[in-house]
Amino acid sequence: MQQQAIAILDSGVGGLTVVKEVMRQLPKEQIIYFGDTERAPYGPRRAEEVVRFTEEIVSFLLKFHPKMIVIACNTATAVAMDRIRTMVPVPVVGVIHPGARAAIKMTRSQTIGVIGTEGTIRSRAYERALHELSPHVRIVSRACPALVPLVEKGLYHAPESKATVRASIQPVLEQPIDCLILGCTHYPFLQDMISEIAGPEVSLINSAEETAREVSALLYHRGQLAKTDAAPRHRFFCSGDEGMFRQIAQEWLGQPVDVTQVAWPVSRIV
Ligand code: I24
Ligand code: DGL
Repeated sequence: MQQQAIAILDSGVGGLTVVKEVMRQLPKEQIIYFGDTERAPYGPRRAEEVVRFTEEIVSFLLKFHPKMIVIACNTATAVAMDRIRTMVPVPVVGVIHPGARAAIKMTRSQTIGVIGTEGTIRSRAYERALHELSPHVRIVSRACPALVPLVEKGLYHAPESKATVRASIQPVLEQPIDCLILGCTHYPFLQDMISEIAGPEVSLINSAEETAREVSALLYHRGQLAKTDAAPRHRFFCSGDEGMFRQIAQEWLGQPVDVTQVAWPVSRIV
């Protein structure tokens, strides 16, 4: 029988951070990725809209009969994961619970910071995930809408970005947190800058790494790790411009990528 792939989705290119980690930790696994670049960013959108988009993408990915669905977008995980779980016959992994688990293990002060998009923070999904694991932990969360545009402009190492990053995270740092969850695909690019601002007492949690570990553990326990020795043929789909996606993906992953633009699920007049 043909080996089944891992399906990974995101609002755009940010989920490629999870793809890179999965490729590193599980080099035999085939990945099918969908990035909704035409409708990104999801962060500022209404929850119902993000739920609908995520459902459409999952329906598309299910045609490839994946063994698992990974929602690599924090905003989509926050508002749509529970619903998607009831909809599909395979395990669904999001980016919120792996990060939450890592934070609970790490914190000594029992005070955890969370930063993310407006949609993620508004949903309170991190609060729910953290309190499920540890009911008494204190959580300080804040939406940082200025940070995704900064990364997408490639300014994650630019000195002039530091003031914006500082202003965004300052209110969280005023509380006695000892770990900070980077609750958005783009924030790991700002890790060095955030770390400089937050100081050495604050550990930063990168959800992409934690999520790849979760994928790995789940496949291992289910006896579903890829057995082939042949190099897997990954496939990438996007709803927006194919050339732009290819350029970013190839630069980030350091290898040629097979990208196809799909006209659907972008809404059309019929
Ligand atoms: N990084 C991100 N998004 C972009 C970008 C970027 N453009 C340059 N870099 N654009 O996310 C988003 C909007 N596009 C998406 C594609 O279709 C058209 C609209 C973070 C990167 C996630 C891997 C800078 C850049 C890069 C390569 C790697 C990393 C990076 F070009 F930050
Ligand atoms: N992928 C999104 C997230 O992790 C960030 C970009 C967007 O707003 O679409 O929340």
